Amino acid sequence: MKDARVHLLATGLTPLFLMAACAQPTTYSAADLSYPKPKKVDVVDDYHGTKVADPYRWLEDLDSSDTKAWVEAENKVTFAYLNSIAARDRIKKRLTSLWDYEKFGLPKKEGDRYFFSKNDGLQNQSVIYVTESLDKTPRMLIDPNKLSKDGTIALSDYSISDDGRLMAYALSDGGSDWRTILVRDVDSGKDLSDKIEWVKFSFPSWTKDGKGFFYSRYAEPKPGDSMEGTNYFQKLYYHRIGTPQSEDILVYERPDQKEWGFGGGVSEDGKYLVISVWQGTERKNRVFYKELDNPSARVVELLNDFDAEYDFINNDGPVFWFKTDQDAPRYRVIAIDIRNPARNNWKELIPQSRDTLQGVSVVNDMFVCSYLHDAYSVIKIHDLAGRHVRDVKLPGIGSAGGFDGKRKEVETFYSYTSFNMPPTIFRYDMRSGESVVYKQPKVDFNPNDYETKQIFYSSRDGTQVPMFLTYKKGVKLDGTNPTLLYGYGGFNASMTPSFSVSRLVWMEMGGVYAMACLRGGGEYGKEWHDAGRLANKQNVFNDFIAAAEWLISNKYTQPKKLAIMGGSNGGLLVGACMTQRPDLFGACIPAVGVMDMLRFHKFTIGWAWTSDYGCSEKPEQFRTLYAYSPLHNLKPGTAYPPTLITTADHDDRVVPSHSFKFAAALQECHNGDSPVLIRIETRAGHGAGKPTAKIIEEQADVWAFLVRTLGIDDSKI
Ligand code: X99
Repeated sequence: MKDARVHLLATGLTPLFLMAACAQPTTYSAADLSYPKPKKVDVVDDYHGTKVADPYRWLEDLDSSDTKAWVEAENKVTFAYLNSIAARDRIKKRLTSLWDYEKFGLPKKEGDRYFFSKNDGLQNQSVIYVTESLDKTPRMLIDPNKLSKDGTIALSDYSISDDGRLMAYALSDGGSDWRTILVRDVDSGKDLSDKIEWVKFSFPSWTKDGKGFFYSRYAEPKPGDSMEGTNYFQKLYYHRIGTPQSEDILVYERPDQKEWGFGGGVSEDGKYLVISVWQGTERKNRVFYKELDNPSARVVELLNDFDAEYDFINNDGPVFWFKTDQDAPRYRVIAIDIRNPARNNWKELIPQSRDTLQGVSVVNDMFVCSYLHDAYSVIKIHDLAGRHVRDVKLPGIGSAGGFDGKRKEVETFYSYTSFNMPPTIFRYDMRSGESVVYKQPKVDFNPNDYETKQIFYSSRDGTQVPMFLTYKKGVKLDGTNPTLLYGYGGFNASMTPSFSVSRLVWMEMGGVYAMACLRGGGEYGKEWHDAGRLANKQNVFNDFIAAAEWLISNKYTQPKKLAIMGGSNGGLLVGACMTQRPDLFGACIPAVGVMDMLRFHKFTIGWAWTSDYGCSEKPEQFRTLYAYSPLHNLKPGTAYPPTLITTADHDDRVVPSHSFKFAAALQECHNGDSPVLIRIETRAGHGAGKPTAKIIEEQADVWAFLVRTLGIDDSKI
């Protein structure tokens, strides 16, 4: 999980359970910890002849009173410990003051209007504005902070009709992946009557006439099942503005294929509905299309093999352009003429290069191609025949994103960020090739105080793995620096440089930050991803362990001063590494992790991850999963490193029961004085849409935990 938490506030509201635990002595030590002793049930599963006990199975029932009581008891222990750390309040103050800067989102233009998000600094949720001209004072269009007292209703995304008059926007409640789509009239600032429910993993796409949009949804879950039940049988609909959802037109469904999902997008010329058919998180898709100006047109199965990834970029009439890894593990751009779609008629426009092609858009009749070169951005512009025109000059080793626009427009916006540069928005002129700063955030720090470098280290099998290191200048390589090693390692996701206020606070405290670009990620394309998934998953853990060993042997740190952190698939990474090498780390922070590798597919969208993990129902894959599943590799009597597991009650991406069961088993197996705690956030989910106030609270807790457990000199804070 990348740190997508940029926007944020201190409301002063303290959850009840927290207040109850506030009055703790400052001398509180780990030895005072007394964990709940949860009941154990006699559940044993037989996986292809191997018997596996699951004594904390009851913690999977999130609504039961037993689970609720356990959560409350765990939080009590955790917050008593965290509140006893004197540095916590100072850390929170520093985080809050650094966080308080204006943050702008990339402007989007529709019709004659620009739309963008802005956060004053500490607002829980960013506000959407509209303006006719970027020089004029913008008008507030929607303020999600008004939708709930504690900022837990988030506007997750929005889509504007072509004429700029209507905005379809999606709300997420309490951190859930579920979306409700509403429609706002841009002129009046008022909502229309439209309300679309049970949308997940879908983005509304307007027809050019602005009369309605396509979206995908699931069936309404059974009562009590919305946070845990599996998501199958997505269906693609058309919603006409002014009509109830019950009258929405079903465009495509596949009752014979429960795993298929449908992403419907209207082409820029308005002529086609292009449907990307996905099957879980597998990086392969089918592509169907439907002609929109022909009322009797059927859905045509253009690419129907699931043989590779095909991302529709744009089209020139019947010639469709795709970014694909077909015959090109680092991606290329091809053209397919839908009048003659046979493979031998496909044309290559931009061949694969040494760098990995991440994204392509078309602006001013040119391809804007975003590449990763050793995990940092390089932007190249090509003409429509594929000829290289020029590169976009970037300030340094960082990450650039955006470059949206229209074929006939000459301007595009992009954001650029690096470890010491907050996301800065540039306006780029496609004709002159000039970038001009449009919004530059002002953060209270001196970027020149920090240093970043990229090193390459050898993993166990000799593979060279890149790692970014960033820290305050003047760090002494004497093996004593508190060091935080972060990784993800999966799902083709790339770890690229970015700015983060919380990381800055870590470095201000003298911390070294290391981000390893592990196999399983997308930094070097399909082969890099494949080398870290399914039967190769152990490579990811080996890469992370080798990163830790490199930091130690190069005198940055030592095991007692080294923390590892990761979220989601990265929570699994931390869980697997701490069970494999409990001796190597001074603290472990597995956040919203997948910890039970035998049962993840039974909840919400978990089944979708079998493309990276495999599934315990297959004998071969069971053996692989059982060998590293964090829950199943805890050994009784082991002294585990200090551990702070974090999760949230509304996480319906990775259900919190993974972390619950892991925490209960860890506390049972642990034989030592170091704290092994779980922090369970309320009214929050997997991370997206989390209000600023909650992010700051959580981050202050994590840093306080590391200050205490790594023995950081807190006079620096
Ligand atoms: C997902 O599970 C993504 C879920 N998801 C889709 C979307 O499958 O958000 C999808 C299809 C179409 C539109 C939007 C979506 N992901 C994303 C994995 C990692 C990811 C995830 O969250 F692939 F990057 N995991 C949690 C994997 C293990 C832990």
